[in-house]
Amino acid sequence: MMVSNQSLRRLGSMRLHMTRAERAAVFVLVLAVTGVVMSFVRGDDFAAECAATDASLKAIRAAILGGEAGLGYRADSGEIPRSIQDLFEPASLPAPLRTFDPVTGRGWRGPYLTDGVRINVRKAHCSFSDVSCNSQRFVNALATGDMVVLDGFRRHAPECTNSDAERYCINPVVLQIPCDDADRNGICGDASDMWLPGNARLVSAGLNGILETALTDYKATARGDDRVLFLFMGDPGGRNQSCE
Ligand SMILES: [Ca+2]
Ligand SMILES: [Ca+2]
Repeated sequence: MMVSNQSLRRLGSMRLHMTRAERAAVFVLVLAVTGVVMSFVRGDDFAAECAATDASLKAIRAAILGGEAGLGYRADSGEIPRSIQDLFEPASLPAPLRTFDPVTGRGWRGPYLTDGVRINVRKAHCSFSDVSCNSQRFVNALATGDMVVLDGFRRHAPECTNSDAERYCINPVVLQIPCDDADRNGICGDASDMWLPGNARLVSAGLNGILETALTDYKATARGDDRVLFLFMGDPGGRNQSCE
């Protein structure tokens, strides 16, 4: 049987179309795989992790100010803690307050939280512990061995799989007590600085693991993806990014 040139051209054209269709299918497949990989890198569970973090911040606030579980740290000791660690250990309290006195109704009745871990600061971003990392974000000298509560973010960044860089994959929640930064060096705690406990807030470094909320900014207007919960007031600096 003779096959005309026209038929051959049609056949060739069909093969070309098939090839294009196959290419399109492969392209879609690559896009899908890339999407899966990207969502894995980004943290596909962001909404859930973000909501868990917000719940954790609220639980810590209840441990400080009181809630369904009890009166809380402030009612027992007369003031707010200086750090999350103070909710686990009474060491920073004056000696008479380190045990509960049923007569006065004052004194330590902690620990006020149960889900603490001892941190190795090398496993958190330097913004948590190192003044030379970024003085504008330096917070209360978090040290290795301190009891902390980790936020809900489980970072899936590539460096999290590298043991050398695991330090970027743990996010402790911090209690920030801003100050009137009299000498304007971005660091609270200098002799001329005045602590502002009324502006205290709990801060999670968010998905990127970097603490971006400036300690000396009482409004916390610049916070990046950090999640901020003020203890005593609504949010004067705006609002956190959406968890969705
Ligand atoms: Ca200062
Ligand atoms: Ca951040």
